[in-house]
Amino acid sequence: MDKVTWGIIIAAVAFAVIVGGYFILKGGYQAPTPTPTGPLAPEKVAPGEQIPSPPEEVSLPDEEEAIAPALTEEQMITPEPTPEPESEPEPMQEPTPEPEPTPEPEPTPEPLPTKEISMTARNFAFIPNSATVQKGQELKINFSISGTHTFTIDELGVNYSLSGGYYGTGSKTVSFIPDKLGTFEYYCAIPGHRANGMLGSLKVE
Ligand SMILES: [Cu+2]
Repeated sequence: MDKVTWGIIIAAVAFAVIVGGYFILKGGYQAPTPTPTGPLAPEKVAPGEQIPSPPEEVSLPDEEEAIAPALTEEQMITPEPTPEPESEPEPMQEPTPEPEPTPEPEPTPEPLPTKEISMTARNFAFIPNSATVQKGQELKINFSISGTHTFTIDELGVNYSLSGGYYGTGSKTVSFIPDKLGTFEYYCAIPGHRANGMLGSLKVE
């Protein structure tokens, strides 16, 4: 009977070792992966009783898988910042408004067209004896001259000699730009001519 009892005990121990080794192998290979999360000591103590632990391990990979798709979604959102290159064309639009400042030189229209008139200078009168011009406008006077005279405006610094030539007749064109507003007298500076009525008035407006 002893031999049989020993045999049963040996057989039972061998069976336990085989079964335990089986579970150790099954749980031992899977253990490395879950170790980071659950460093539970009981795994080594009861290899056969750890069977329920594997389902917990399965849940962990599910969480990782759940995190992975979330990352992909984030990656789907990240591509949005790519449109930045589209903002680059903006500097191209800035140079275009530059042409606007160029039209600023509008003061150019100020140059008024030259005013041209005809006038006779003779003893002892200017005909006509009045004229009008705008300030800053060039006044051009085409003289028909009889005798020797001058066309003088003291306030405007105007003083031209008018000579009818040896035979007493001639022509001359003079021009000036009044730089003052007002009414000024033009006259002949030859002694006695102004006193005899050789004068007129120029209105600068
Ligand atoms: Cu005169």
